[in-house]
Amino acid sequence: MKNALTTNPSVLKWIEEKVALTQPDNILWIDGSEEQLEALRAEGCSTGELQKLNEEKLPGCYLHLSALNDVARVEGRTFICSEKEEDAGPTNHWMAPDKAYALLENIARGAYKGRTMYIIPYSMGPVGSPFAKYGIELTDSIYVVLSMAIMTRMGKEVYAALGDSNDWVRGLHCKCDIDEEKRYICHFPQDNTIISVNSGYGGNVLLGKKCFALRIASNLGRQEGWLAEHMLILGLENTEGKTTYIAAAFPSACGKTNLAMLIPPEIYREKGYKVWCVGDDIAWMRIGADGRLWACNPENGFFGVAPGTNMKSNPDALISTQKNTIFTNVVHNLDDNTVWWESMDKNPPKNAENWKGEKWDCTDGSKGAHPNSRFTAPAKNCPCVSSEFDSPAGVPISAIVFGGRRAKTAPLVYQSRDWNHGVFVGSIMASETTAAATGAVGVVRRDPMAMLPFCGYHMGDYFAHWIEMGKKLGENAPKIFNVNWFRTDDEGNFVWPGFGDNLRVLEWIVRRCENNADAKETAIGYVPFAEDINLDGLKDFDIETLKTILEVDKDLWRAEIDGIAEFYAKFGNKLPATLEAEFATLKNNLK
Ligand code: GTP
Ligand code: SPV
Ligand code: MN
Repeated sequence: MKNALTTNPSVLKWIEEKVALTQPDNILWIDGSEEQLEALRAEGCSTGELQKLNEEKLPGCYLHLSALNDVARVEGRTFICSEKEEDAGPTNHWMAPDKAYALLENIARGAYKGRTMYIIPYSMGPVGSPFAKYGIELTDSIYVVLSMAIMTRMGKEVYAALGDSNDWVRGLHCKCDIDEEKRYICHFPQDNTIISVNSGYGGNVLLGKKCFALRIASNLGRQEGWLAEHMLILGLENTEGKTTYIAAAFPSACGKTNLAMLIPPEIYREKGYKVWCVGDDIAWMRIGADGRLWACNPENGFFGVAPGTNMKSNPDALISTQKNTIFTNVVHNLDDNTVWWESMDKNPPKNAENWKGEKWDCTDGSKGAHPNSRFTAPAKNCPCVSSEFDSPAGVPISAIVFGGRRAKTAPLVYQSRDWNHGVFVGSIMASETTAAATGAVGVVRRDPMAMLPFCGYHMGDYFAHWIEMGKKLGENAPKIFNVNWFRTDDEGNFVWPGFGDNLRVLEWIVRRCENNADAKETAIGYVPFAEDINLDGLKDFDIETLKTILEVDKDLWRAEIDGIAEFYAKFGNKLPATLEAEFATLKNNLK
C-alpha cells in the first residue's frame, strides 16, 4: 500500500480489505507526530467538528459538540458476537458472528466515500511493556484520531513493537449518519475484532477503551490468566513515605476519577499523606514473579465526567483539563471562548451556548452541559500522576475495593472475610444507573464488579476466573472491600461528605491490610468500629452520624435476597458453587 508505515502482512491485508469495503477518497497513516496532529486539529476546526478555545486561558484545547442523539454508551446496541451464544452469557447481547459481519459490512460498504480513512496504530499499556497489547483503529473521524492521541500511546512506534506479529486488535469505526437505528458496537472475541458504526461518542468509538481494554481484554485475560477490570488505581502515600496501591471498581459515573485524584483533608496533608493517580478507569492485573497481583493502567489519558468537577471536588482533574484537552458537550462561554459546566463554579456564563449549540444563560433552569459531558485530558497533565504511571511492571495491589451508588443498604465500608467472599461481594454489587449510558437514570441494578456492560464473555465464567485467580494468589491475594459514598438521609442529601474525605475510609482500608485496625464482624462482613474512622477536622459531621452509615440493617439486607437469587438464577450451572455457598452463608447470617 502507498505510504504504508508498516510491512506487517496481517495489518496490510486487513487494511486492504477494509479499504475495499469502505471506499475512502483518501487514506492517512497516522504516525503520531505533533505536526500531523496539528494539521488534523486545523482541519477539524475548518469543518466545524472542533472549535478552538481561548489559547491563553486553555492552550491547545478544543470543544466538540456531538449529535444530539449520540451522547452516551448504548448498552442495548452493544453486542458480543462469539461463535456460541452461551459464551456471551445472559448479561450480554449476542449476535451470531456471520449475521453481525453481514449486517455491519452492509452498513460500512462505501461508508468512507468522500471521506478520509485514518489508520491509527495504538498501544494499550506502555509500548514494549509486558502488559502492552496493540491495536489498529480505522476511523473517518478526526475527533476520534485526536482523542485516541490523548487516551492511548499512539504512533508509529507501535508498528515497530508489533513487528510482523498477527497479535493485534482490529478496530473499524464508521460514523455513517449517526443513525440510532443503525448504531451497533460489535465485538468478535474469536477474531480480536471490534466494529462500531453510526456513533461518534467516546465509549462507543474510542475503541481502545471499553471495547478493547475491557470487552476484548477480559476474554484475553481469561485465556491467559489475568484480569481486565473497570477499576481506578491509586497509590496512597503515608507519613513515612510508604505507598500502598489500591484498585477500585465503581460503575460508570460513580466516583473513580474523583477517588483516583483525591486531595487528602488538611489534617492528613499536614502529616504528609498524598494520593498518586495511576489510573482512573481501567486496570489490567497480572500475577507477578513475586506472586503478588500487579496492576497497570492501559490508558494514557482521562475521559472524565465534566459536571461536578471543580476546584473543591477534584482540583487535579480540573487542572488536568487546562491544556491540550478536548471538551465534549459542555457549555461554550462566548465572552472569553472558554468552557463551563454545572457546578464548575457559581458563575454560569451569561453569553453562552449550551451543549446543543443553542443560546443559553441558565435562567430557564435547563442544564447547559450534558450530564454525561466529558473532558479528554492527557494523564501527564495531572499534578498527582504517579511516578509509576509508565512503569512496565505496574504497581503491586494491596486492596481491591468495590463500590456503588446506593441510597440505602450498603454501609460506608465493609471488608470481606476472604478472597472468595470478596468475589461474592463484587458479584452482588448493585448501583443506581447514571447518564454514562442511555436509558433511565437512578434505577438500582446489579452491576457485578462494575463490569455488567463491559465483561466480554459469560459472567458465570468470569466469576469462576476471579475465584481461580484467588487460588493462584493464595496468601498474596489483596484484601477485598466494599464502599458506598452515596448513602442519603430522609431528605435525600448525601450523608457522607465524600471526595477528599474518602481518604478517612482508605486509611482504615490500608490499616486493615497491615493488620493494624480492628473490625466488627457482621452478617455481611467486617465493618469498622466508628471510633476507628478518623473524623478529625471534619466540620458538621459527628460520630453518631457516622454510626448511621456504618450500620448494617438486616431488614434491608433481607430485602436484597430475592434480587440476588433472581440475578444468580440467570447463570444456571455456570454459577460457581463457591458463590452459591457464600450466598447460603449470607442468608443464614441474616436469619
Ligand atoms: P466513568 O468515567 O463514567 O467511569 O465515571 P467515574 O466512576 O470516574 O466517576 P467520576 O469520578 O467522574 O464521578 C461521577 C460523579 O460522581 C460526579 O458528578 C462526581 O461529582 C460524583 N462523585 C464522585 N465522588 C463522589 C463522592 O465521594 N461523593 C459524592 N456525593 N459524589 C461523588
Ligand atoms: C464509562 O461510561 O464507564 C466511561 C465513559 O468511562 S465511556 O468511555 O463512554 O465508557
Ligand atoms: Mn468508566
